[in-house]
Amino acid sequence: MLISVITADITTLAVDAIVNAANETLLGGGGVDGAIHRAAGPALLAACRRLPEVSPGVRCPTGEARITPGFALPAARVIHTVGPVWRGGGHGEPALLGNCHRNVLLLAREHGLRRIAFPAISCGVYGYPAPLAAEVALRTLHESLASDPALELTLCCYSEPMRAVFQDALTSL
Ligand code: AR6
Repeated sequence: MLISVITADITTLAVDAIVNAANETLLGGGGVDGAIHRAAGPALLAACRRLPEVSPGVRCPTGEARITPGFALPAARVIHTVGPVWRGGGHGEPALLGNCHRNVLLLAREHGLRRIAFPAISCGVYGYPAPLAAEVALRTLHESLASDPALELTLCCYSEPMRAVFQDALTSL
């Protein structure tokens, strides 16, 4: 199966695209978003600013995705997506998180990108319980692989405990 789960700093991966767990402004933040902007350099923020607002301050609604170059990153592109804030699970969170993964892969396909690395979207400040997020993420990626077997997907965790959670979800598919 062409999904691997690793522990790494996603900004070090030389893949076709790394995925950013951004917020709707796409103007940077903490966590993996902050790390990606620091590693890509200020041209990334400038490129994000040039993306059109779909409503005041919103360049990427929750569940959607947008693409930019990777600038100083080893990855060629950054695909920005916005995961849901966890509000107990009854506010459409699983569907929105699945949309993130699906929409990232739709953009990847449009741009001819095969090797894509995802962080644990929503599992940091957005508070999504990691085992639940891992199940949604890996099920959605697995389904997408069925229609696009050329993809090589990496789930890039930032700690060994998080890697274990995502590895368990992969094993349970
Ligand atoms: N490489 C890989 N994973 C990382 C890295 C890294 N360099 N740094 C952090 N993580 P979070 P969210 C992990 O909070 O929950 C931002 O401020 C981290 O340990 O980055 O989707 C945005 O602007 C965690 O497991 O994203 C939004 O406002 C995972 O990445 C908000 O945070 C996601 O944590 C999005 O929150």
